[in-house]
Amino acid sequence: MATTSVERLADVRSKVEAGEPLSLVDGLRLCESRDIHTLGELANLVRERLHGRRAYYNINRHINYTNYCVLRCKFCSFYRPFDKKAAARRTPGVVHPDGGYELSVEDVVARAKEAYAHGATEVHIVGGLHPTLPFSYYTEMCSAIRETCPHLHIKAFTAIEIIHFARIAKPRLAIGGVLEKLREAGLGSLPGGGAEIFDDRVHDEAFKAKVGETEWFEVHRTAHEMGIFTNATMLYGHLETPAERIQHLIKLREHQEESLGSRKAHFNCVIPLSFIPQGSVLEHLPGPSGLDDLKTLALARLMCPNIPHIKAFWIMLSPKLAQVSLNWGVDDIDGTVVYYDITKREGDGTHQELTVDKLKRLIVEAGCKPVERDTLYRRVIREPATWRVEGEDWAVHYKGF
Ligand code: V47
Repeated sequence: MATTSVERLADVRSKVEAGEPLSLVDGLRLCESRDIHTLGELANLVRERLHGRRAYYNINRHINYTNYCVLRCKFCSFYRPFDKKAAARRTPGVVHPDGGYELSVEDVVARAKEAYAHGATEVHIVGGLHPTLPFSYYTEMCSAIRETCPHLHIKAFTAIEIIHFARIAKPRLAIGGVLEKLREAGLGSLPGGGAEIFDDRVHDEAFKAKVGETEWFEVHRTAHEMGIFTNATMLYGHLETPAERIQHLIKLREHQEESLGSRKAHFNCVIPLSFIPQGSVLEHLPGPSGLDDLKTLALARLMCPNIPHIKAFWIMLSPKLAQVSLNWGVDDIDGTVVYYDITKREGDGTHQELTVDKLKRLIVEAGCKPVERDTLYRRVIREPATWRVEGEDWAVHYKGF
């Protein structure tokens, strides 16, 4: 008699219930199973063990300081090549005829100030690897934000940018040296970008010129040793196989085990990023389906039970799918975002915003309890004109959203 997919997942269920780590084979069976209900249920079991029915959101602002980049990643529709001869004729702060832009430090600070005045607790700042901006541009950006917006958490620069800074700093710096200088200037934590898929084959086919997993992990290991919390992403739905996705998640879990055991900080969350093909060299690919998105989010929850949070980034998933995922292992739907340049679906502009009311409604309709968090997942106590972080003795005044 043929076994049903429910029976086939019975031993995976036992492992999840006992809190045992899942293997590559377990992960593959979850991926291949047509029993999507069991997959969602198991992922939710882990989610509820960690967070009950709480679902987190934050009030944040993304700032992408430049789209010029020395890399040519095939999945990326954001970057513009930089022509040094044309650069001399450019005016800072505007979009140039080649579609590129670079914000001045003042522009970045003005955006952060505006966000802070309207109640944001976090700025998420990332950009391309700009060939001529000096390291002082980045430290000055952080210190100016710190000075004008004292309690605004600066989550900035992917591991790839940190390595770029180590190379351009004069004199050159080690990764620890870059992180120390940025922390002194006001950096609070690192976002999870630039991880893509930890696999040499995919690396060589899709983002060959970019540093690989060894360097990505080195940055996050150094940050964790220094007590700087970080996030971790996985860009899926392009050239990778299901096994490569699962291996990626296992590598994150193994790194987390070491950080939890012997370092001062660790990964706060995993963000599976759904590949958006439009405008990239890989535009001919279909990108993940809704079901693939849900299965991948659930798989991230199941493969990485030692990483506290799984975030559904609604910008790439759509708010509707991010909402559904709250019952598929996800406990965090990111935040208000407001402006986003790195990916745009057809018809999207740079302005991509969800209001606090909309975020809360998505969460409540999914049967969850909305909790406003800061970047480090501390509860934010918000009044109509002030906010503070639970346990802290300061409060920030703001104008209202
Ligand atoms: O590093 C690039 C990815 C990342 C595409 O840490 C693409 O809280 C989909 O890392 N389709 C940037 N993804 C975004 C990111 C992030 C987002 C939200 C929260 C956090 C966090 C981090 O976006 C890049 C790259 O991996 N990306 N192109 C694309 N076409």
